[in-house]
Amino acid sequence: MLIRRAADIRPSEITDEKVWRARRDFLRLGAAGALLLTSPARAGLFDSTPEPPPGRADFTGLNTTWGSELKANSWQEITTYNNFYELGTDKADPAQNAHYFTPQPWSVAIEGEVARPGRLGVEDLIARHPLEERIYRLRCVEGWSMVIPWVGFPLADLLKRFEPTANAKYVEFTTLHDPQRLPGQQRAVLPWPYVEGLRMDEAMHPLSLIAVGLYGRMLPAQNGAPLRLVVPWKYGFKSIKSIVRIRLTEQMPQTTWHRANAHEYGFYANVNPAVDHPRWSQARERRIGEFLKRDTLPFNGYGEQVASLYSGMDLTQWF
Ligand SMILES: Nc1nc2c(c(=O)[nH]1)N[C@H]1C(S)=C(S)[C@@H](COP(=O)(O)O)O[C@H]1N2
Ligand SMILES: [Mo]
Repeated sequence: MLIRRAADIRPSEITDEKVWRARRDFLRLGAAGALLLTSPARAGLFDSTPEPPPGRADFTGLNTTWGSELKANSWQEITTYNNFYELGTDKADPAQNAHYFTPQPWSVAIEGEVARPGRLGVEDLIARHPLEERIYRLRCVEGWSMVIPWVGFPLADLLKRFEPTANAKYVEFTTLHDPQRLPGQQRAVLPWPYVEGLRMDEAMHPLSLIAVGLYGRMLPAQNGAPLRLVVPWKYGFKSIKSIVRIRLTEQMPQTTWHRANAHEYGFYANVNPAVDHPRWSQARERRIGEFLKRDTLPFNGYGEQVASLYSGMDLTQWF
């Protein structure tokens, strides 16, 4: 064989080192290795560093008030595997399209059944509410889960400030509607803007959180900057991102997923291993970064705190 100089070798002939390593590992590990290689962690999409990128934290001196015994997923996992259809429908899309979305300036309107409706800038909102770290499990309706160290404050503290009236039975949340900054809204994959809702007692529960950060950093666009809801005992789709309006109502809100497919997505959406999604079982889940599935816990493991909210309700009917 002729020895060619480097300049004569076409790029297509060079085996990229990563590909070569993957092939070698594949050969060495056999069938089990093949399965491992197809998992995102193995494909090099995630690194397992549990740390945010180097540099100064945006929020410091936080008290961890819930869930400190849980081992959090890495910054990399939490910020590159997302559901945020406004930034694309594949799990990797929101991180890749994050640059379209500038989450400032930003304010949130609080309206409807409140004595003092108004609008708060996000800086004000952060300044007025003592922030805590809450390490919560997040269980997606699709069957995966993560553990995320949020920075935020109880939703109840925000709602009380606007003085809910006696007619307030539900809370409706709405995401920004701006097809330029959220280009996924240029396609009708869902009825836009994204809307979610809670019953008043769920919204006032101390576990319901308004998150403004994670791992001590401001929320990245893909995780719902600059503020999003987190309701840890419900499927992830209830935890609406990039909120611009909170409206207290007497009627149950028309939520996006319920409008899109009422048969598959109920209003309550409490994590429940005993009630299957019409197209798949909800009994088990895959924690991102882990190989074996684990059992899904009733109310995602928060039953002790929240089960009493639903006493007397048939959770098969009110799924
Ligand atoms: N506005 C909006 N909020 C949203 C979504 C969305 O597509 N748009 N996806 C939901 C779903 S299905 C999940 S599982 C969580 C994911 O949150 P994370 O990407 O921070 O893990 O966000 C929820 N909030
Ligand atoms: Mo989800």
